[in-house]
Amino acid sequence: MIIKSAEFVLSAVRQNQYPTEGGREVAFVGRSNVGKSSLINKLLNRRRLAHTSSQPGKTQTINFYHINQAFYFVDLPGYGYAKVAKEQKSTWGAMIEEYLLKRPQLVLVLMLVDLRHPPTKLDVATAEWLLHIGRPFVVVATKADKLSRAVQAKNASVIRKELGLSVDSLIATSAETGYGIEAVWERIEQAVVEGVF
Ligand SMILES: Nc1nc2c(ncn2[C@@H]2O[C@H](COP(=O)(O)OP(=O)(O)OP(=O)(O)O)[C@@H](O)[C@H]2O)c(=O)[nH]1
Ligand SMILES: [Mg+2]
Repeated sequence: MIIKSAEFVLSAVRQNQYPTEGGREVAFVGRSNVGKSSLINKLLNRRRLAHTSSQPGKTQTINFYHINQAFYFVDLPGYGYAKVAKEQKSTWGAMIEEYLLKRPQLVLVLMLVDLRHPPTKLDVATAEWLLHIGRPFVVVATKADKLSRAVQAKNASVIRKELGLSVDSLIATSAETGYGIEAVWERIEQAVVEGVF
């Protein structure tokens, strides 16, 4: 896809703050620090549109980015960050759940996991929950550049098995090298342009 424009529109913490028009939405979900904001930047070829950090917990609101004035990328706060106070954790959970459950414009969820590690309990729970609520999702395994091809393949099969995925529901990527970015775009285009989920 040719990116003619990509702009930050707004940050929301509840439903009545979401944009009221502007097209379909693709959301980025996953544990803190897995690389959601970095993937958004790489997909859009913008270095600093979505804020990234080596400290987990950088994204704390639901951030909407309007692409080509036609559809949105939605960057969600990460889950499972141990240092966040318990109370705040449940607010975050509720905020993310509300969006994922109730947003009619949401056509595809990209669920990110770290290719270097087996899925966490929260990753497994999230995949099960997405399946349960019937949200179409694709798993994107990040940070492939940190592994050899052989280890990438081995880890991808562990992740697939533990999340109960078919072969084409996992895409290995690197926000450093751009590996896998085309394949992610293909899925996004199917969802936002063709309406095939
Ligand atoms: N080597 C490598 N590092 C990556 C990749 N993706 C992200 N990172 C690094 O991982 C760290 C976290 O990335 P973010 O994009 O901020 O992660 P996030 O999922 O948005 O995190 P929260 O906003 O805290 O939920 C940063 O230091 C990134 O540079 C990747 O594909 N390869
Ligand atoms: Mg982030």
